[in-house]
Amino acid sequence: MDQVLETGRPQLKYVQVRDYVRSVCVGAAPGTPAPSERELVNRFGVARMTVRQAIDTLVAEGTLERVRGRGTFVSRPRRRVGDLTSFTEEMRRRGLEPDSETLLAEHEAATGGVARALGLTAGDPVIHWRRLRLGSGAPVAIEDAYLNELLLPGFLLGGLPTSLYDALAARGLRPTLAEDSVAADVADATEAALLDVRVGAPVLRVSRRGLAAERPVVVARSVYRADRFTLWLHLGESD
Ligand code: 16G
Repeated sequence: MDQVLETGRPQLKYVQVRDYVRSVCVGAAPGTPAPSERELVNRFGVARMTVRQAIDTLVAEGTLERVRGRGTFVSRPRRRVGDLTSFTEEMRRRGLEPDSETLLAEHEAATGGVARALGLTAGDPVIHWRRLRLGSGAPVAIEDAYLNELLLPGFLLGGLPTSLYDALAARGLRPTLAEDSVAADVADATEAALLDVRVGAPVLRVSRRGLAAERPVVVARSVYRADRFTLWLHLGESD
């Protein structure tokens, strides 16, 4: 029988399987075999397709990895200290096709927090670029990027790039240093509509200040669907 959540909505079977496998695998040594399809089919009394869907999600988020001809295993952390990946790179790493829809791209006058984070004075010109970010067609995040326009004259002329970090790299301004903050929250009505979740669904709010050659270039505020995005951090010395 489907487990019923507090909201009264039955929980999808694949979500139950996914959460079970995740709980078994998170914290397990990299290379540990994931529970087999057969074991999961028996344990949950679900179709093989449902089990595959659950495993696919865990592979996509980076918890598990498939090794051809051998099976599915707990992933090795692939992120090293110093990795400062773009959304495009993050999605490809998870085996998803990155895509974006621009919701807004305009000149604005910097205010409060954005001005401070970019080392500007209130009223200085910034570029505000808001995108819905998708992985293989499904909404993953809403991202508001604020760029120091003094460093990026003409950025909005001649079409927007596919990848912000590639466009910054082309100008020698790809961030090499970043400060991130992550907070748990719930989606408001606008976010819920864009992310295709219910109002109040869990989200991660990630703010990033990106610096190139010690100069702040971009401040991005992103809202990620908590069920579609796991943040991986690899701390300490790099190998
Ligand atoms: C990452 C960054 C974001 C940046 C984006 C550029 C976070 C947590 N991460 O998502 O700040 O704007 O990459 O991605 O903020 P792009 O190069 O694919 O446009």
